[in-house]
Amino acid sequence: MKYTPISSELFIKNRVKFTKQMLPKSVAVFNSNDIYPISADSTLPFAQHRDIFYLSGVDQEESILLLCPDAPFAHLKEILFLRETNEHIAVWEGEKLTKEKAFEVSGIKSVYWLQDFEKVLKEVMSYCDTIYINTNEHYRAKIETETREARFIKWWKENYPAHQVKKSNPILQYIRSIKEQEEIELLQKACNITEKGFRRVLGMVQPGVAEYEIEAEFAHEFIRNRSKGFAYTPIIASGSNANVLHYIENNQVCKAGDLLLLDVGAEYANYSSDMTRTIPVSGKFDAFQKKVYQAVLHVKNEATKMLVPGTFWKEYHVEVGKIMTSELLGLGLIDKADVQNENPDWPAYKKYFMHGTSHHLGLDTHDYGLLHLPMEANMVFTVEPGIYIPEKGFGIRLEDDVVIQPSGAPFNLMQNIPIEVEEIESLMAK
Ligand SMILES: [Mn+2]
Repeated sequence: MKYTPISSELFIKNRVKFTKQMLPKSVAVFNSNDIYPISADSTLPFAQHRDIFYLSGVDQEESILLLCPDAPFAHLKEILFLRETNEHIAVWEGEKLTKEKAFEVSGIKSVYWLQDFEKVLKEVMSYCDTIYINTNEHYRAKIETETREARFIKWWKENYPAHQVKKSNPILQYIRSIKEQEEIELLQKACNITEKGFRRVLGMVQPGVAEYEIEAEFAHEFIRNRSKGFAYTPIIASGSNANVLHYIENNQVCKAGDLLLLDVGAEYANYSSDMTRTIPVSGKFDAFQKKVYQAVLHVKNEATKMLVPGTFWKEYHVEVGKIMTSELLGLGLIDKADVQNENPDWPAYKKYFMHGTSHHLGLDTHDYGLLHLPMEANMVFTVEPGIYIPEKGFGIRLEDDVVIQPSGAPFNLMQNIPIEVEEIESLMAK
């Protein structure tokens, strides 16, 4: 890991929040992600499952966390199972967590090697009537591989058919959506690293530069600041590539007069930042580009004001749609008849702004959060309106990450990342 250690206090607090919501005489089990094979002995880089990380800070493969707050013995109330480490493994693969180190990271005293899992689980299960399993119910998830979590669920069902089952996911979706101060600091750090990358890029973008060269500048700046790299596949989209919402080829050359859409964020300690900026390849916006840019910025600023406790995500999107409609009317991109005749399920503004405005942000870029519940203080959201005009060969999106406050306007974690036209143009002129 490149990040500096996180205090185990955070993970202790997170476990308290989870176990408070468990039924009496129950156990919850959380598994690491697998290391995914490519072919031969090649693998993808390891990425930890966010739930076991959130509850323990353990950032290592083949780990299991077991929580059983009502266990009759203290050593069975919370347990980590880790892959056994030894000198041979230390030489070939580098340092893995020892039992002492695992305690330092997580605050969990009871640490076993993985080979003891079945035996210890058997004892714990004998004190429990209910097991919490960790299925993935994220509204955007689509999974084809069988995860370690899924294999465990299959195994558990066969071996413990008499226990009743409960879901961890709704508990996690809620508690993970409200961030602790330490988490907000980690998100701020990720945003600050993204800022460094963006400022570096402002100094090198010009006609003739390739999108992949810009991607490389971001990667360089991220990694030298202790980030593992991109929080999600970056979108470096010049000209009309910006109108392909998930353009990730990043293989074209930036042309004079084009706009360049950058949807790029650094990760830090597994926390995501999520930024979008749109800049002029030649260093200056033309008159129409500037008009559209100001419209998007206005919608972003107005939308941000609505991210306050009590707001409902669905109603918020309806309100943002109204602001966008008025901007598009002002730009002459839609007219009054378009609005009068619009389909309520696909309003007229969707022709130029077809995606959502905000999503939760945290350990996952599209983070957990129960969208039917009202917003609360310390939830973190992106705000990312856009206007995409294929017939003009450009698309503009602007995105910041904000923290909901107990009252008043949200705190903008990206307040130092240049966004005003004049600032962008003056930084590019240097
Ligand atoms: Mn986003």
